[in-house]
Amino acid sequence: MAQAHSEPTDYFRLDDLLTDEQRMVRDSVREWVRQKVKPKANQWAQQNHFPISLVEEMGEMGIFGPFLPQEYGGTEADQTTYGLIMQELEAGDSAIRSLASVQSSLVIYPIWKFGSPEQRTRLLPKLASGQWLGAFGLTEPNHGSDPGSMETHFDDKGDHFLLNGAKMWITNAPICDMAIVWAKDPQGVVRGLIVERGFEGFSTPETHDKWSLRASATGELVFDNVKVPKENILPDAFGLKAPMSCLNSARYGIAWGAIGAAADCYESALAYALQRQQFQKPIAAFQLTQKKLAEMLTEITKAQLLAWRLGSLRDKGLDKPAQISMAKRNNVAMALEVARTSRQILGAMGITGDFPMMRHAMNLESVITYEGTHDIHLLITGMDITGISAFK
Ligand code: TGC
Ligand code: FAD
Repeated sequence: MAQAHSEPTDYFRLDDLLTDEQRMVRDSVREWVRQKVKPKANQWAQQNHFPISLVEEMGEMGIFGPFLPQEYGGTEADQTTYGLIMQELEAGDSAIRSLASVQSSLVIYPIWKFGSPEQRTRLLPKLASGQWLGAFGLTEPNHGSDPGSMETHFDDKGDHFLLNGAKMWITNAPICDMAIVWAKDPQGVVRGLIVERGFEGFSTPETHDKWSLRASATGELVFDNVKVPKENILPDAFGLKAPMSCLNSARYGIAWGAIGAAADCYESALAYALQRQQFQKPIAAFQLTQKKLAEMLTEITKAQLLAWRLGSLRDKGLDKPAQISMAKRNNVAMALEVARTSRQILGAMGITGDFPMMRHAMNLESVITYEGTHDIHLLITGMDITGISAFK
């Protein structure tokens, strides 16, 4: 039988650019995903099941907020390590990477960056260990790409804030212990509030009937005269740039995560093409199959180099949001294309749950929409190039 290259998706020896520590973390998450996620991912998606039992295990492995200082339960990992973790999780399923993105970049990160010392000490260790799960509420029923027009707001009632409004399409909402909620203060300034499960008037209905990210719990955050203690406001977050800076971290993670999904599809397609015979030959022997494989590997390799370079820039504080937009946009679109092309290589077998392509493709339809849509990221790049906003 024909043989595949031994490192099918490390064509440009990216491994050589990684430190021993980065490789060690990557390999341990890869092994965990191989054992705990891949064998069950199809079943969870088919049954619309969120594998909550994995949360504490992921916390023990240091997957949540790896960039945090040790005093708060982190490992002070660099940005490339964070990206590699996301890559390996998404090779399992985008829902597992989503869970980790939200917990790390959208919940832990704002508390670390904008929280009070009391908020950090009280919440970060619980979130890093997976004892508590968080959600991030920015999108609303009437405001997705344009979060600056949000309607959710709070009044100052002297000894507490009174919060009203609703957030929609929120990852982890139905199962979260707390949520970082972005809402306007009486002066119309966007602020971040920590809303905890059990606060009266706070509910989190689940969103059903999804064809994408079926192993992720998505829902709403509804605030009906919720009394929020004053000590639950993030003291250092003012304006839309605060939630946007959290999105920089999450979008960066997605740029890596998408590579994992693409690699999982490509490797499955390559293995299949080498063993599936038609016309007395492996289908890998046909030029059209080779074209598909060669083009997919080229695009995966370009995406890897983009993500790796972005991680290096972030470690030096030299990255800019428009670069993150370019990487998120390119890499997610690449992964979606690879999922579809890989699926075609398998013919009919590609539509079954025995192979990961359809699941990844369906998941990636959410990934190309959330954290800023494909077109919004293009406009962010366009604005950076020209200095002219084409949004409004
Ligand atoms: P604009 O006037 O451009 O900006 C308002 C203020 O925000 C600042 N800013 C940023 N700061 C840091 N990083 C960024 N990436 C930033 N983008 C904007 C900006 O400098 C300004 O600051 P200041 O001091 O001047 O006030 O805003 P705009 O109203 O024109 O809107 C444009 C914008 C950027 C909001 C839009 O382009 C955009 O990105 N829309 C997409 C919204 C989005 O990504 N939502 C994601 C929701 S969370 C989610 O999807 C989680 S899914 C999680 C999972 O399951 O993995
Ligand atoms: P809209 O903003 O209504 O956009 C619809 C279409 O119009 C898109 O194609 C868009 O590109 C286009 N469009 C909009 N404005 C412009 C413009 N100026 N120029 C050109 N085209 C434009 N949000 C959170 O806050 N927290 C979460 O945890 C979260 N998790 C999610 C999980 C899932 C599974 C999904 C699907 C979404 C999640 N989201 C979350 C919401 C997500 O961020 C939004 O869906 C996304 O920002 C787009 O908003 P929208 O769906 O309202 O689309």
